[in-house]
Amino acid sequence: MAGLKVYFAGSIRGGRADAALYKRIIEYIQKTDTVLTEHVGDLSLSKKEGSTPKGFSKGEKDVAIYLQDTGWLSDSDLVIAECTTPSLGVGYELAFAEKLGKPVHIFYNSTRTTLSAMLTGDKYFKIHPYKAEEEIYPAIDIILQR
Ligand code: 6IA
Repeated sequence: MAGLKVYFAGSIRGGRADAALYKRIIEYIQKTDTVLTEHVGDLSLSKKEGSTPKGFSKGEKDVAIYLQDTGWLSDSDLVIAECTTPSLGVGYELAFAEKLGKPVHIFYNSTRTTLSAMLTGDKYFKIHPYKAEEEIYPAIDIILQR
């Protein structure tokens, strides 16, 4: 655990179809750098994301998540997002990171989805379409300056 602090963004309530892919990408980044958002690749985390912890209402829990994640975004060196499964939360995080001036790299599988024009149309974002998962890892090596 060292090097850059990476905020990895991937869908949670938007759907967990790509959770195993997020886990592999997170583990790849962790070979040399720190991922602040390891839970995004937690395979036991379902779309419903488990029960509300004792003593918290659902609203309070969501406030805590929002404050923690926006704090981590501020603390991060860069953002890497996997956007094949659309997620409102990830879209919000990407715009938030742009406002903070953090470098933002967006990966998506172009054989499975067409990305929102609000992402592809924003020249600030560095967009990485891929057709096969193996293409992701060399691109991450370049991003992390390995
Ligand atoms: O709208 P979505 O839920 O798909 O948004 C996903 C994005 O929001 C991810 O990139 C996360 O950074 C963030 N996010 C959404 N839910 C959570 C969360 N839930 N915890 C942390 N970040 C979240 C609670 C999980 C916990 C019980 C392990």
